[in-house]
Amino acid sequence: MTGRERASPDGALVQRPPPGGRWRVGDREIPLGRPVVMGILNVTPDSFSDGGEFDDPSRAIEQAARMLGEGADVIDVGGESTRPQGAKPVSAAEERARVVPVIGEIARRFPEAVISVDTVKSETAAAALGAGARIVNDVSGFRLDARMAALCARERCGVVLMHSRGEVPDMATYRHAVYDDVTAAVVAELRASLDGALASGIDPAAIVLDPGLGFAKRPEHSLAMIAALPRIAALGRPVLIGASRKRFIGDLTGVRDPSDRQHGTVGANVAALLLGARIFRVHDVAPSRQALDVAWAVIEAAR
Ligand code: HH2
Repeated sequence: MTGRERASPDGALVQRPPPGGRWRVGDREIPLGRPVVMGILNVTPDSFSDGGEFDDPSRAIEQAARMLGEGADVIDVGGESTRPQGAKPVSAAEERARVVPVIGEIARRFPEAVISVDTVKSETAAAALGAGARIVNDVSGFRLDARMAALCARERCGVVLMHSRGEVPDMATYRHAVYDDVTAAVVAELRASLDGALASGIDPAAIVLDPGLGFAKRPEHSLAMIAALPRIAALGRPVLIGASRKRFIGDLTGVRDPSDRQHGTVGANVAALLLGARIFRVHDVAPSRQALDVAWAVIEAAR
């Protein structure tokens, strides 16, 4: 057992972050002494569960305000869907036109808010950082744009390196979901992303890792990733989990409409918290905020 783990009275392991852990995001630090909630704001016409809901800028700002009011620590703004069926790649210009005005307006109205941009394109990331974003959430883990790592090093922004395989249109399909040992493969591929980022000069304190639930992963692979969180956390960086409304939850529960999967999302998040995740990317902020805060209080009381 490492110093970060502790056996509860019945012998189960609870993963604990290093004391005083912080995520450095530009000129700010996000304390990891309690679960961090990242609210999803997809300004896209075609995202798998909220496509078309917030592609109008004024509705996007309203949704950001609602999520901040519900306790989101970070707002993650995305302008390109990776939906499993028919994700349409968008040009950097189109993506920028979607995300930059919304990021600029959130930054202006809510100067305390930490904003992240969900993009695989360095041009979009640069414009978003210029408009007030402090985190780049790259679902390709720096695989798809050779300039992304240098940009993030120069800008000293926070970075989410997510595991995936393939390109935007097929990364959330099962096309590349071929593994002998999914945990060993994802840990090795995440380690390669992390090593690349560090070699580019990115501060380790700025980096968060994400196993990429549903990305080149069948439902059983996504479950295996949650179960493997202690091994992913052992790479030495805080772990983000994106379970929200995903297919594996529909598969487990039979709930077809993604927007009805918030209870399953909460269950996945609490299990992930117990296994070492610290940052939770969600569409429905209030239920996860409440559940994670209570679960965290119980973990603290059990120490
Ligand atoms: N999942 C999605 C998008 N971005 N980023 C991280 N770090 N982790 C994730 O699991 C993740 C992510 C897909 O979900 P969503 O944004 O709701 O859908 P879409 O890609 O259709 O916009």
